[in-house]
Amino acid sequence: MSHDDYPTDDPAVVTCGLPYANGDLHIGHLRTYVSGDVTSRALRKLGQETAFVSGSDMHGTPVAVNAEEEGVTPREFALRHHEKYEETFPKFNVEFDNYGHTDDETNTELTRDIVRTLDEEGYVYEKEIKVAWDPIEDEPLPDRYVEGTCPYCGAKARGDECDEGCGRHLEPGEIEDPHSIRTGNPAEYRDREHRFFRVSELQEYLQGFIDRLEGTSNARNQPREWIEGELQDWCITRDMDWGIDYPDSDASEGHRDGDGEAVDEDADDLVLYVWVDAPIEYIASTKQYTERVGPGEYDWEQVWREEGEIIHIIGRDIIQHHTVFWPAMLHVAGYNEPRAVVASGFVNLNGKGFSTSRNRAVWADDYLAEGFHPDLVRYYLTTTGGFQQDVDFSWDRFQERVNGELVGAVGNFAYRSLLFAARNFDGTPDAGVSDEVRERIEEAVDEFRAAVNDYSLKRLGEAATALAAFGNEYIQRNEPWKLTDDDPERAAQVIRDCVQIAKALAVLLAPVLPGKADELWSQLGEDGSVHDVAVEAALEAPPADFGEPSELFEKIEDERVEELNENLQERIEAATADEEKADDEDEDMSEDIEPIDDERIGFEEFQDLDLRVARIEDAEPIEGADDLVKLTVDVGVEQRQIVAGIKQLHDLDDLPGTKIVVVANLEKAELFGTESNGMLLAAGEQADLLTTYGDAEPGTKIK
Ligand code: B3M
Ligand code: ZN
Repeated sequence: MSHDDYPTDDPAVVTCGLPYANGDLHIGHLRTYVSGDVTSRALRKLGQETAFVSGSDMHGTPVAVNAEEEGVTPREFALRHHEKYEETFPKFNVEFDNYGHTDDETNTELTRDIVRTLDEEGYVYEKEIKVAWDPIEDEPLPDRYVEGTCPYCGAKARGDECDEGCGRHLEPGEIEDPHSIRTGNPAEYRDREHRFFRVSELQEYLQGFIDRLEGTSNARNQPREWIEGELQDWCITRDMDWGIDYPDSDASEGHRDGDGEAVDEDADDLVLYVWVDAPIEYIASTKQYTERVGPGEYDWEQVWREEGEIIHIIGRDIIQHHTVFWPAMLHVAGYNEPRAVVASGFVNLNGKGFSTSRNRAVWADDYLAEGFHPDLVRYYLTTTGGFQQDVDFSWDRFQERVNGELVGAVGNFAYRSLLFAARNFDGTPDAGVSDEVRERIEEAVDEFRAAVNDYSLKRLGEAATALAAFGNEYIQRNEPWKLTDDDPERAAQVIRDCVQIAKALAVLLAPVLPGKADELWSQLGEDGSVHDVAVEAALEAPPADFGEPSELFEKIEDERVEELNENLQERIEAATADEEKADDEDEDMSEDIEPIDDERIGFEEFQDLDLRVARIEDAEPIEGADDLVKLTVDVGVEQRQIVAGIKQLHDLDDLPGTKIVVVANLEKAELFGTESNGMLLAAGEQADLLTTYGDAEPGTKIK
């Protein structure tokens, strides 16, 4: 089944993964929320009826552990962070139609209702399992209360996820060598009754679902392995107080255990696993929106239970939850399935992961305190790399993008065009738009549409900046300043075109730069907000009169960047010094650095490697292989085919044109039936591709 292009006749809902209400937001977190906001605004521009919702994730051990450390109740702790998030998002122009939280009544009721349905449908059973227990404290150690070794990949892992290794969700009892994170005591395993959801029976459904799913390719490819392998049932309860109580349903006496025997023990002391009630907040939050605006305006039941377009924007570490457990729950409970899961890469800071405990982060509050406009970081986060790629943040790169594309291309074009128009024509000259310019704007609008349908925010942003670059070239080529005296009619024509391009820019940039686009809109003398018009407005005539504009963007000076870098560095160093004494409770995704090999090699041995610069010409996935990509690369003397395991880690569309480094004299190999003639070099778990700093041509030898 393939989906209709946007805009469709059905309402859409765009959701963002819920932030755990347990810490401060940094710009790494913001990537998901900005991307969701851009997506929902862009859909609306196409005329798609859209709601944009999310909420804070209040339950689970991520909140309980931190609250306990601070000595306050989880509810108090989570609410405080929730309120802070609610305040922060609009400061980045992230405007949810509804932002709720998982501990409110709507979500609690809906969650219990859905779980009851799963139960009544025969998809829940009770089973005795082994759970981690601190024998000295005599307390259960669910999820993040326990750490140990991942049974799948051997990495250090948390109780419910292998967060630093293979990324798998771990079931209770799976983690090896468990110990309590609170006391450090080695944990033992105790038998406890828990409830399980029969995900294993939904294999066929999930296979179909994943075939229908749109979004980023990582969200379709990664789950195949789990869905097509041995699907395990999912433990949906935990030994904890904080969370939504397992619902006492009529079915509670009728529970059957794994062997079909009736179980009468009630589930009073169990709460639902946080990953049960968290995604349900997507529905609850939509419901709250309807309750506020009325079903005539937006109907949550239509989108979730009848026909609707459900689009989830998440980080790539939670793909499994959104493509296996969540659609399984929705399916059994009689809800619609997601149309798209859009999973983004992470944001790194100067090439390394953010680390909240090491204060290696650009905090959302600090960014705002620097006085930077929120749209600048929105632009950076959405257009620096493809959705699936990790994006590196540095103040230098920030300066480069702002000064180059926003100040240089967009701002410069808009300012010089509108200033010229205001001074010479008091606004829009009385002339028609030329064919050349009309066609160029139409092309940008088409690209905008295609980008939305492709879930590509980078393309979306580039559709507009490319139009601005065209505008600058157009004004330069036609030199209206030389025409005002000799050929005023021609001057009017050129400026008329430029004003139209400026209007198109306001419309096309509105999703990515909501504040700045609105400023440009009012500089054009337009009434109301650019967010209320559809994309077609790009070609409609601007008002006849407007006054002199002001500059939209301000250049960031080198001294400013130096200062920002120094401050950041000082902060990181101070925090690292503190940290060295304390326990490492790090939540970051930076990799442990391996020690350098003691054994030295001779220079001749190094020379045996024929390393060359190459350029990727084409990148195609290899059918049936989860990670492999077939690359056609130019190595100067010839084109070669190389197979690389980077499918999950890079957006294939972004690869052509990228320069890489290859081992050119490696023996040929066959991978998945495909010949690989050489090997590309890449760093670390994320396969960060090695490239060249200057202009070395393909074929250049590396020595
Ligand atoms: N609260 C945050 C995370 O694991 C988690 C997301 C829930 S989305 C339903 O990234
Ligand atoms: Zn693992």
